[in-house]
Amino acid sequence: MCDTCGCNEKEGVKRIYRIQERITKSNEEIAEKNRAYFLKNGITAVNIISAPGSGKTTLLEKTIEALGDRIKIAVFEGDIETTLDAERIKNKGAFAIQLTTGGACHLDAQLVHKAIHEIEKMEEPPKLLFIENVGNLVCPASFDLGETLRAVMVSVAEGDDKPLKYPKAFKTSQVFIISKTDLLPHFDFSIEKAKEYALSLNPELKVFALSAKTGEGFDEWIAFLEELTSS
Ligand SMILES: Nc1nc2c(ncn2[C@@H]2O[C@H](COP(=O)(O)OP(=O)(O)OP(=O)(O)O)[C@@H](O)[C@H]2O)c(=O)[nH]1
Ligand SMILES: [Mg+2]
Repeated sequence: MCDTCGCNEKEGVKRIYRIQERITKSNEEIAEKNRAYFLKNGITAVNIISAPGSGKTTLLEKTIEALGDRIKIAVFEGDIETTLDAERIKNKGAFAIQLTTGGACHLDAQLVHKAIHEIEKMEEPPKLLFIENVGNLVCPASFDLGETLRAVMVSVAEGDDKPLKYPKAFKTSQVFIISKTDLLPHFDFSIEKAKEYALSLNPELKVFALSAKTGEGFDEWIAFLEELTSS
């Protein structure tokens, strides 16, 4: 019992853990359904996680420009509010659905499941599905969406220490994208250090350093996506 206000702190903490367990379990069950759907329909689903403004939508715009005429691409756009990002994607000619969380700082498997019902209406399912998560390096890391692959992105303007400060996003991803490399002359960001920190958490990470503005490093990213969707 707390001396200050009389609350039962231990019981409160236990209750929070029980609620968290229930949320996680129900998310995992739906994520497995999403994963099974992607597998059955030959869809490679890439969940992109980063802080706000790291360049997720810009990366997707450029990726659609480079690949859209060869590979059918769809995008689920996660945001707290607005349909701005989905409109940007549609302007590039790809199928896009905006998922607004109405305040939640991450997408969850249920929201993605609802959007799957929309892609079921497409004449031909996409081969490559990008899921742009809500801009946030913390909460999205804890929610499996049933994706095939998770990519975490950090821009040069954010600092090379981010892998160490937000480890879960790096431990649960298979790809690490360092974006906005055209800004390297203006920031004290070391690509080597960022890579070293990320790989110390997860040695399996595949690392890309690229600029959507200049196109530097983009060929490797596109080749990777082609390989990923070729089987
Ligand atoms: N210099 C430079 N700027 C970039 C690059 N990529 C994106 N930007 C800029 O960064 C800003 C944010 O880009 P977005 O693509 O909207 O970022 P986001 O991660 O989708 O943002 P949220 O969806 O709000 O989390 C925009 O002003 C882009 O023009 C890049 O490679 N170099
Ligand atoms: Mg965006």
